[in-house]
Amino acid sequence: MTDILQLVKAKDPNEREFHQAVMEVVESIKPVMDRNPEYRSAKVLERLVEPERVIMFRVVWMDDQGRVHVNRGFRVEMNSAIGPYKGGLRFHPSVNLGILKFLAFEQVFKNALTTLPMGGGKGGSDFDPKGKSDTEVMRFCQAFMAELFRHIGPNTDVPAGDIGVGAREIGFLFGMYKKLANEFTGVLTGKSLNWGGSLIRPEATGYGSVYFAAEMLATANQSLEAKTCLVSGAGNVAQYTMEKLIEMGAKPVTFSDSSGYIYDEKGVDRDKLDYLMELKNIKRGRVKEYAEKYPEAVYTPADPNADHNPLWDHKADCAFPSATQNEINAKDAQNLVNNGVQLVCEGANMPTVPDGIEIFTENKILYGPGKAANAGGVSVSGLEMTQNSMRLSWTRQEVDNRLKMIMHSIHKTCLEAAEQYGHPGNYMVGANIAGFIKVVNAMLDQGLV
Ligand code: NDP
Ligand code: 2IT
Repeated sequence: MTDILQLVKAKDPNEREFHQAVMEVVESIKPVMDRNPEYRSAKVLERLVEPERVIMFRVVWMDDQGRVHVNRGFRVEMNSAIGPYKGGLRFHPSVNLGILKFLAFEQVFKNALTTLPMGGGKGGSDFDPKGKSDTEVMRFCQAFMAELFRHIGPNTDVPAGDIGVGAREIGFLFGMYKKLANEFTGVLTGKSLNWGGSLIRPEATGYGSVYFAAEMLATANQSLEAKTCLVSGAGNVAQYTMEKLIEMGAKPVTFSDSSGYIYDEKGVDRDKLDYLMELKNIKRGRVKEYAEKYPEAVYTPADPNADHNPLWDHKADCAFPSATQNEINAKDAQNLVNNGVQLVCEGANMPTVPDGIEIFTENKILYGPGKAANAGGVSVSGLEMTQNSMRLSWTRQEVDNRLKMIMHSIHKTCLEAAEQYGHPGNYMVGANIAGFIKVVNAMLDQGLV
């Protein structure tokens, strides 16, 4: 089994995040491989770690001063065994092929867990939308789509948002796709409501993550009521995580961006969250400004040389990492445990390093891995695709009920698979096994393709 990891490392030695994602899955699915020798002879692991297709392209665009910029665009079409490639686009300077392969790999199993017919993919660019004007972002999105449009389609590959790609970017991308393909179709999800978007899609990842946390707590006869919660990030996922936490009677006390974090001991309430949402989504400001508006809150700038993140070093009951990968290292994980955290629910993709996950497992923390806990976003993307195909729109209530049902089902599936394969209560092992079996069986049915 380590053979597969060695193979992956030998082929692409620099793709650190991809190795990490593969290692986690490969370790979890050992008992499945042992019970199903046909998986080994069909080389399912070797096939799963090799993207079906990778598209990499040049994106040339001009800024407001007339200067020319060259970025790199990608789409990793990882696996289409159970449906069209589906997954977000990330615009962030750190984007490279290894990061997108890790995200696409995770997406394959996540999408399998949603119960909806979606394969896995991920794409993006090393373009940094931070500090760019709306017209610069529009020109970049148009240049990006000028190449991507020929590779995607509503039955082929359906991108959506991720870090740095929200409603504004999806609008510009969709406009250019429509112009080039000469068709109005559900080729992207996360669209605005009045031109094909779904109610609850903006909220879905955060809400879904909190629904998943509530399901985990219910297994210990507990609820989120009055729980103190650490949240990281201040983007789409973090904002709607806090919104649902407040609605369910919990108290979020932290959030962050890459420059630093806020600790608001009294808790972020509805009014403060409204302020934060306007600050981030409309003014595109920094979280630091929250402490200027609410002096009882403390702002701590990020220290790039620190060996841990002080955000995770506060007394709390629950933690919702919702910013980016590897944002909880082993020391952070130990601090969370020492400070009484009993639940960690991953809104972000792969936010905890492997040693950190081990610390959670050893300490019997309720640990919801990203591919299960944050699957609400792509689930409602799937529901957006359904509504687009039917040419109708469901009500807020209808979509929210379906989201709740899906998160309930994912939670149950993880627990059942974990139990069946000898790791009761281990959501990570359960998620990996359940996603893996569904995808692999579909691959075997479809032959050597
Ligand atoms: P946004 O771009 O809306 O927000 C990202 C937030 O995380 C920002 O506050 C950003 O700060 C911070 N952040 C990003 N990169 C870093 C970094 N390298 N170091 C520190 N902080 C960072 O993205 P989303 O909220 O959509 O995504 C957050 C996470 O959730 C990601 O892991 C994403 O893959 C995952 N996810 C998103 C889904 C969705 O539907 N959007 C669905 C499922 C998972 P700054 O502004 O300073 O960069
Ligand atoms: O990581 C993710 O699941 C997303 N960024 C959402 C993908 C989607 O297609 O909605």
